[in-house]
Amino acid sequence: MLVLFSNKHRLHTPKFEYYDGVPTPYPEKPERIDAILAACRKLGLEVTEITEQPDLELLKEVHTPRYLEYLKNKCAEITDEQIMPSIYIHDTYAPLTPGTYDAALASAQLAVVAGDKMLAGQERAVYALCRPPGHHAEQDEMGGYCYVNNAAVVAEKLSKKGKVAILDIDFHHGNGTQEIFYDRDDVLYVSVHADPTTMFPYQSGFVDETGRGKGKGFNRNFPLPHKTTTLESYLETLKQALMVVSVHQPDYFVLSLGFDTFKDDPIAALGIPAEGYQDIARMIAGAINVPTAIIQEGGYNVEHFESLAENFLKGYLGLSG
Ligand code: Q9C
Ligand code: ZN
Repeated sequence: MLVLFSNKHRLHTPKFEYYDGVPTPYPEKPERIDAILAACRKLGLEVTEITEQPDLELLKEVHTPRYLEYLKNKCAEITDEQIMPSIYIHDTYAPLTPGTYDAALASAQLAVVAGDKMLAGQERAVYALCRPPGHHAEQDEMGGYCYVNNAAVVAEKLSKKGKVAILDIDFHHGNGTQEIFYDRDDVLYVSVHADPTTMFPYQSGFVDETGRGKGKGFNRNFPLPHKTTTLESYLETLKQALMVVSVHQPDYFVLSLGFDTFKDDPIAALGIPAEGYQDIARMIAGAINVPTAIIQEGGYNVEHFESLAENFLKGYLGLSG
């Protein structure tokens, strides 16, 4: 497995978001990536720093030009953090700082390089340590700590060479990824997440959202009850989701990976103990055997992050312990 990271994510460090009208400390911190890197190094994985920025033409295949312009210009014009819903900003969980545009582009470049490596056929799996995360970013809208949809960028790129399936196991439904591929039959989107009735993103992630037009049947949501999900019931649902992916017979696989299903996550939590990520990863690696991009999404328990990543990687790579 090859691991990709960038140091440019440090350009994006909002201090707070607004929750219910109240400024709340921003949980999507740079230390999250440091912790995953520590786990990768501990396991002896090959870690590569990426310093270049992406070709904007690639990003324009998943986002509208006017949206990318807005993101760039706003960041250039502000001198301090700004939290302000607008036509391009879905909620008060996507603060803009002067460095947000550059950080979001650097994050997307990890997905681009992951795609290049997969197409070069050298790697079974590439783990892109994306920050900021991406799955809430729609074609024309940022939100939920996300600005550029990294998973969509790599899926779009791979879709030119074969059939793609995306499995999203972040705690939150990936409304952005769903929206971007909703009309398409060449990129399947499957998500396992907390029931959006009471959890972000609230308006999407329900079972009846199955795609539109020729995309009908190529979008599948598996919402889980927030309070009562256990590792056992989670794995049962994950198995069903993986079955949907297998039936699609993808040539390429994208895993949107969030650690916010961890039982002690400060903003989310879905009953998964740290060692549970070994079972989750083992089940995924056992079910899907095509070139894979693992794209980091959420997860906010920084103290436990190294252990969550270590458990996931051990399960995925079939290492003991
Ligand atoms: N302060 C991702 O996991 N809700 N985004 C915040 C609590 C927004 C999560 C409310 C959650 C966004 C990538
Ligand atoms: Zn999340």
